[in-house]
Amino acid sequence: MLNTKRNILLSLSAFAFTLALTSTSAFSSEDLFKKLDTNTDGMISKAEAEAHQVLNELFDSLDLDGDGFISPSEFTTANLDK
Ligand SMILES: [Ca+2]
Repeated sequence: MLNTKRNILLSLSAFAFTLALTSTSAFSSEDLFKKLDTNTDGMISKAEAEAHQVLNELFDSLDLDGDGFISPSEFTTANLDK
């Protein structure tokens, strides 16, 4: 479990870095979420996740309640649980 979480964090960090390349501001999970929520409905759907290879691979791990969407709280939990 710990190893899985660590792998997720490492993947997310790498993923955040690739997105941050286009931004001059420091990375935050809130900013990253907004970039990923392309239709701005407040949730990251499977379709939105599929646009990013790393996120697509992590989707099931991040979707803690299994409803098919990543909520802001699920996304923040994954980022802050170090
Ligand atoms: Ca969305």
